[in-house]
Amino acid sequence: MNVPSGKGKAAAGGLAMALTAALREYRGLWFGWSGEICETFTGQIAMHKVQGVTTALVDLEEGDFQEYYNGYANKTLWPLFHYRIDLTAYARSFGEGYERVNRRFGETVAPLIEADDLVWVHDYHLIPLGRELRKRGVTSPIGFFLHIPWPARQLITTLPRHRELVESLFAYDLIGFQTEEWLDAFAGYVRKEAGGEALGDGRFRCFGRTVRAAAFPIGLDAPEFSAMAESAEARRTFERMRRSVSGRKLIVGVDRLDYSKGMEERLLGYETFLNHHPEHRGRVTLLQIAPPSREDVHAYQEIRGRMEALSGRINGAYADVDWVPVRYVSRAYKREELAGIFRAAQIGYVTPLRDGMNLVAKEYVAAQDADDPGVLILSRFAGAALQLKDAVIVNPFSQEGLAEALQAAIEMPLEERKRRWESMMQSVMREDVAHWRDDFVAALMRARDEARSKAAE
Ligand code: ADQ
Repeated sequence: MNVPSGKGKAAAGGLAMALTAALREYRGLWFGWSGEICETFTGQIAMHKVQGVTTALVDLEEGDFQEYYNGYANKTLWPLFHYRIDLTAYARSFGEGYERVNRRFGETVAPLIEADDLVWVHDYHLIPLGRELRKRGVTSPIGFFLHIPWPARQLITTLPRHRELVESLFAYDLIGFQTEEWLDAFAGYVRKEAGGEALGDGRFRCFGRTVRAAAFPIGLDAPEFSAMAESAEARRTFERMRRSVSGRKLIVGVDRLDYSKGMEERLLGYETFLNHHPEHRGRVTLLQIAPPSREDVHAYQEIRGRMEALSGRINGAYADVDWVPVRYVSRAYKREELAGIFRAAQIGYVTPLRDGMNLVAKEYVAAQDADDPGVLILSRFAGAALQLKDAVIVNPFSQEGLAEALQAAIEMPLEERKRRWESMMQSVMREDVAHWRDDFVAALMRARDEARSKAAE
């Protein structure tokens, strides 16, 4: 189950990509919000068959959209879980909207669930859904996966009803996080704030219930993405890119326009690089692709303005008659085109300030040419940094650090590029989306079997 990324628009998000790949393998039902608004919530389900997957979608009311989706999900939980309490909205009406919509989803979907079904709930929009399903008598195993970071205890406690939120997680049989780091932060809350205990073996006891929690790092459909980089469309885009940079080194950033992605810091690091290294002026181009997202939310309108101003400032300071240092593009591209762009770039520049995983980093690796791979610069604050250890790991808050990383990446000899890339590519291929899905489902089945044998004792 999950929620589309908004009002019926195609989702540029990694979550939608990963779930489509995962659902291709399983016969099952995908339940979620249709992305459409209705006058009054009726709970009427529209069933469709999309690429062999049955979807059951419901519309929400305008008030739900504002308080639940734009409100609690995107103005409260998203910034808070990305360590931005300065951008977090704590309005009580948002929390009420969140509870109401999760209750409505629970009422609507509970009758569709049969005793033997496995239920997999996705992401921060739906944390209390498991509890709502249990209230309505659902006894099936239910797992929850969080695609974004879990915040430090000192941050989540700023949320007025943090305890209720965490307690609702204990209605699940299994909780999945992207990395051990987010799992540790969750464990810290359970032990130090909620007075629970870690029983070992990934089990936690608190609020009178025991739940299993573990890290399941999400991956790509890696063979598919890598093959895509060899497709005719990717080759055309590759040629077009290479021609347009006329022998200059291409540095690429691709993100949804979101303040968590560290795009401003990235530009500032690049500006410092141009400032410290006049010899590279005119010899590099930074291409930043950033289609707007969540445009109804003020913070997202602001970052757009700041990015445009910043790229304009850098271009104003350094551009020449035949060279622009920053190309800032705000549209979405087809996956084949992106693969071609990644392959044409000598440097993948991925600098989130906080990110559950970050699939762009993995896509950059998967798209490279084995004989002449590019260099990945990766923020230590992306979940992906725990797997892609051979990236050039950076602290995106340090402009000098970013400038040094760019310099090191530009000068890196072929042998070292190959060595680093091979090790990263192995990880991307090994821990792909099928691995993620199978691991999670197997763990959920184990949790179900344990619960059954306990009940039989
Ligand atoms: P996102 O925050 O959306 O996902 P990410 O993992 O980077 O972030 O995925 C973005 C996806 O969108 C990538 O597949 C990328 O190629 C695509 N994309 C971005 N810009 C695009 C453009 N201009 N045109 C076309 N496609 C574009 C959330 C979490 C992440 C986590 C994923 C999956 O925030 O941390 O990795 O879910 O769990």
